Amino acid sequence: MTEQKAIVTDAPKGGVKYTTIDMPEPEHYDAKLSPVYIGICGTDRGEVAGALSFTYNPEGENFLVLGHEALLRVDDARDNGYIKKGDLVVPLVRRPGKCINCRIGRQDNCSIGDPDKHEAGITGLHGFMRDVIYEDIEYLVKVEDPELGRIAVLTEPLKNVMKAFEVFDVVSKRSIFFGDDSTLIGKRMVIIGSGSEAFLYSFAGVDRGFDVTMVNRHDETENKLKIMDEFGVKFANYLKDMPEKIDLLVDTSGDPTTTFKFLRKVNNNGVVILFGTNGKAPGYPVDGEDIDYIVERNITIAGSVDAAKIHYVQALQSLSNWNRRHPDAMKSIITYEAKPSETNIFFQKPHGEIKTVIKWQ
Ligand code: DN4
Ligand code: BGC
Ligand code: ZN
Ligand code: ZN
Repeated sequence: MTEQKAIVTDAPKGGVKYTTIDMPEPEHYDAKLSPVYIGICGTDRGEVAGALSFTYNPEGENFLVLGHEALLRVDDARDNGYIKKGDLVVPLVRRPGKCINCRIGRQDNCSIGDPDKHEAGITGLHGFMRDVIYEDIEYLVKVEDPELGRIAVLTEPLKNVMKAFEVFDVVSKRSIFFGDDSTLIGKRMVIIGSGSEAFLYSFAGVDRGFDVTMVNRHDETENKLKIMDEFGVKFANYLKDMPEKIDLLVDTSGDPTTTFKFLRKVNNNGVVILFGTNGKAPGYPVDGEDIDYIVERNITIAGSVDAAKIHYVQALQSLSNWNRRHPDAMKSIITYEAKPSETNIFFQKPHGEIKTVIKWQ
């Protein structure tokens, strides 16, 4: 057994503790790692609040180590052609089960909700908020760009956005989505919410040529508006100013009332990506007019969760590009750096939060 410090919960009940745990050292391992930075998001907060009924501890254990948004340092690795001691890597969250999609490395599209499919720090597999981690090399993605520094911790949340754009690319092909100039330039993308995932969606949308607006039901902080401005992203408080004529709508709020309010502004052949989840959001009565609106306009509504290894690689490439073009804005996305002992960040968003990270060492 090796004693180490870790941040743990008891899934799905919740709670959070920075404590000492005992974990056996495996006889053989591919790579031994330690965390450098770990991001926290709505999923971690949902787990700690006991609001995510789908989460569970590893089999036979009474706790779950939290943390799925990790930037790790390689402390030791068996001989291999990919990583070595000192490299920075990002671990995959989801591990495959036995279905056809899991078997081809697309566990993000698991066909059956496979009981063998686990998510580190979320379902049945310990996460990365602990001093020592052992991993198979196939579940690690190397950070190649030395300029990225702690920004590489955004790889995990950004990989979800890369996968969602893959979904968009597939479903938007049912008709011609491009403009007369065969590009997406000027097509209108609206993102509901202005948290970390919304920011990453907005930058990825700008890269593709969209005219991007983020919306929320309140005004936004100066820091957030400044970052949006640098990337050419607009912001609207929709209680004062409701965007119209939307081509691509992305919801990060998980609130059906808000989603439907915006859905009724989506153009013919428009695409709606549902991404935010909030099991506690109040219901919205869908009526016949809502259904007519969607059907008569050939609107596609697609859910998107998690991502595959290729999307982690794409995320790292985008982070490098953005960091080269907008280094100050990228630095300001990490709005708070906490110590592992500051477990109050799991209960309360620091004011003006975009991304809160824990600096482990
Ligand atoms: P977050 O930072 O809590 O972002 C949620 C955003 O939605 C915040 O800006 C909220 O504003 C805003 N919001 C809430 N209610 C409304 C509303 N009625 N109208 C407009 N805006 C609203 O969380 P995040 O950015 O980390 O993640 C976004 C969502 O995606 C969460 O629900 C996650 O569970 C989900 N998620 C899904 C995947 C996946 O599918 C991966 C990661 C996260 P305010 O309340 O803060 O002002 O793979
Ligand atoms: C993670 C995804 C995961 C999802 C589960 C998100 O926070 O980024 O990888 O599939 O939570 O709900
Ligand atoms: Zn997360
Ligand atoms: Zn599966």
